[in-house]
Amino acid sequence: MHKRARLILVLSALALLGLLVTPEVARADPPTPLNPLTSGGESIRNLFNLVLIPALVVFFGVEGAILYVVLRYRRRPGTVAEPAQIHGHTRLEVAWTLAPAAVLAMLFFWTVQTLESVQAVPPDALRVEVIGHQWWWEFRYPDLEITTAGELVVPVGKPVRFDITSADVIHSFWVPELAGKVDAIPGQVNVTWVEINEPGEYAGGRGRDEHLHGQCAEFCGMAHAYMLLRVKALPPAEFEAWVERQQAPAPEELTGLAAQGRDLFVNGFCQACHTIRGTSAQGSIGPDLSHFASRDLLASFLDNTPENLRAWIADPPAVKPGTKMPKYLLSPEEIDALVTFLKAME
Ligand code: HEC
Ligand SMILES: [Cu+2]
Repeated sequence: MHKRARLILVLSALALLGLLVTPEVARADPPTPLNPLTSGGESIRNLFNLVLIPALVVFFGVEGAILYVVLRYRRRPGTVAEPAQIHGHTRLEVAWTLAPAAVLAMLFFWTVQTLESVQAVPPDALRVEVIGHQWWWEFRYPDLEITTAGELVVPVGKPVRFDITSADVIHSFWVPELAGKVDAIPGQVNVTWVEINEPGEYAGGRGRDEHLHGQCAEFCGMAHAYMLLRVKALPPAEFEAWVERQQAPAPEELTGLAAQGRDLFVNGFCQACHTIRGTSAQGSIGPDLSHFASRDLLASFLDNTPENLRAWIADPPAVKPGTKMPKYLLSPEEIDALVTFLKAME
């Protein structure tokens, strides 16, 4: 019995050690808030570390005291009397009320300080409205008159302000390396901001490719797990060029298959839900497709290749179970025409 107790104790200690070592091993690849790219992310990481230290002291102090008392005062054969009791010991009780209160007051102070610095949006920040939908992210740049989806393009070295809300249920906007999670709540706008200062940092190394990756972080229904997003941080000149391209209207000079696709899109059911600026398609249920071909991401989680696009248009729910874009009966020729048309929307 004694031996087994000791074995259990040793195994528990090893498991605890394993827990402490694991983050070190796992850190290499996945995006992590412990490796932030913005001043707001850094403040939050610093607060995390600041909270972690007292938390570890308290954890090991309390667990150590429990272990000590359990072993030292356990019932042994032959002992009958209860150990000395400390109930009603005024000085001890005052001490263990005041000590946690002091620790909590400190944490409260640090947290409020961090909150204030994280929420102080610079007045010259570029404004982006971030709108959660089941199950994709919409990005509107009201001052630039641009609307995109899935892929958030921002300039490097400039503050960017996010006005975050939702069109349906509660979502949560989260790009681990940028800033804290912010809930997207229908009827309410939550504000946060970032400034990414290191251009070129993102080529490789961070996330699975050159982009920063984000994820809806509040369960929002069937396709929640597919509700990803990507952030592209461009140097100022490249960002300007991107803005100009996005502001341009749809190309008018389409011929052949692309022109057929446009007619199908604009006169068929696609226009009921999608907008393509410069055409009569002005639907607003689904993503704005004005410059769909310039995006790397399709339906929030796929690479925007012609093969994936063909599969998507043929049967969206088969590609993304739960999606609100229904399946339509289209001939292979019609799908080809739509794919060619959408691929021309650069
Ligand atoms: C009933 C509304 C509705 C109709 C009609 C509709 N869509 Fe969609 N579409 C959506 C919604 C909603 C999404 C977002 C789906 C998601 O990501 O879960 C979407 C997404 C897309 C996307 C991916 C956009 C992106 O940013 O990744 C493409 C491309 C697309 N639709 C093309 C079409 C085409 C082509 C048609 C006509 C055959 C069409 N849609 C008809 C609602 C619709
Ligand atoms: Cu979600």
